[in-house]
Amino acid sequence: MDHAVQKTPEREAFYRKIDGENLTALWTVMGDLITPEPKSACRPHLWRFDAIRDYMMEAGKLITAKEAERRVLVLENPGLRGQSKITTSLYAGVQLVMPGEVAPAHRHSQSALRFILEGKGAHTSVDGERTIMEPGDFVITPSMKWHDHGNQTSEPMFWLDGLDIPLVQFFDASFAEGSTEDEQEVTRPAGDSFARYGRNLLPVDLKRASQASPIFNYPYNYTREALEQAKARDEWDACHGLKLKFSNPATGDFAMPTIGTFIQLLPKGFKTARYRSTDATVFAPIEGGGRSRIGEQTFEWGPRDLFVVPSWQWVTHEADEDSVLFSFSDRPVQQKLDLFREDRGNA
Ligand code: GTQ
Repeated sequence: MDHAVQKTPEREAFYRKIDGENLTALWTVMGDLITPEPKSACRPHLWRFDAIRDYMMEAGKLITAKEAERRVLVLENPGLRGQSKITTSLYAGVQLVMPGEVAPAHRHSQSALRFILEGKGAHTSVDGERTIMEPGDFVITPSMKWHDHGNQTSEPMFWLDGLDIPLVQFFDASFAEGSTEDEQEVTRPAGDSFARYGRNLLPVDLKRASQASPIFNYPYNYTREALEQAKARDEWDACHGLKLKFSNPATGDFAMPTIGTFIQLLPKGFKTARYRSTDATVFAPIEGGGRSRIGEQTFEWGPRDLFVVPSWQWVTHEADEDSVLFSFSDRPVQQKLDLFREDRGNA
């Protein structure tokens, strides 16, 4: 699998001849195709929120959310420049909606998540329901659901966008359409999806076409409370501290079929054991501070900084204070395809 085949003039001539017929000899490319371990162009990287914030405020003067459709700065992995990818399979960006602005209604095959970084009280509407967002809230926009964002507060609102754009691109399965209305009609009262599905009760004959969660805002106050209660019980995992996955109450699976999302508490002074997995992961600390060692590099982080861990690179985290980290990856896809692997070192 890992051996290089000898070059001879006859072989080289043969390769050139078949090249014109759109043919390639497998034995010349096999080693790059089937690698003994994941070999990714994706690199570890950290973006400081303060720097992104300054550029976004500048962008706020250059273009409106309406003209841009979405005023977003894309987080491009340094190993994957020009492809709008933060990992090989996922996209990430930071979106700004200024006071009084609307990011107009559209829908697309791509699934999206928002993780709110700064600002309180702007809204997003998904599939006829409006939700107000605040820092730490995790909001989903399932595939082909209409969505628009608006900010009726007096402060700019920033959030992290995570989408499965590269996955959909890989499958050549992208459909999108805009609306004639900037904002979709609100057809359900605020809190409707949470009232229906967020209380451990489901309609007895529930049948849903979508694999995405029927709840589209997972508010931070509930998330934080769940972490705090577990903290009181000292339930630490050597590799993860305390890590939970956001789940679809109708199935128990991840909140979205293509993107897995997690929230993690690392108590003050905790240093994780080394861990690696095949799902390259984007991290967004929302509270606390510390550092993560990814491969051979160490990255210091604080609230709202954003960093990426490539597939199969060893990672350890260290928290200087009680720290909460949101993260997302393509784990649901890899698990469904029997591809997901993890390695806990010896922990
Ligand atoms: O808010 O709908 O960062 O459609 C990229 C594409 C955000 C959105 C992005 C999108 C959106």
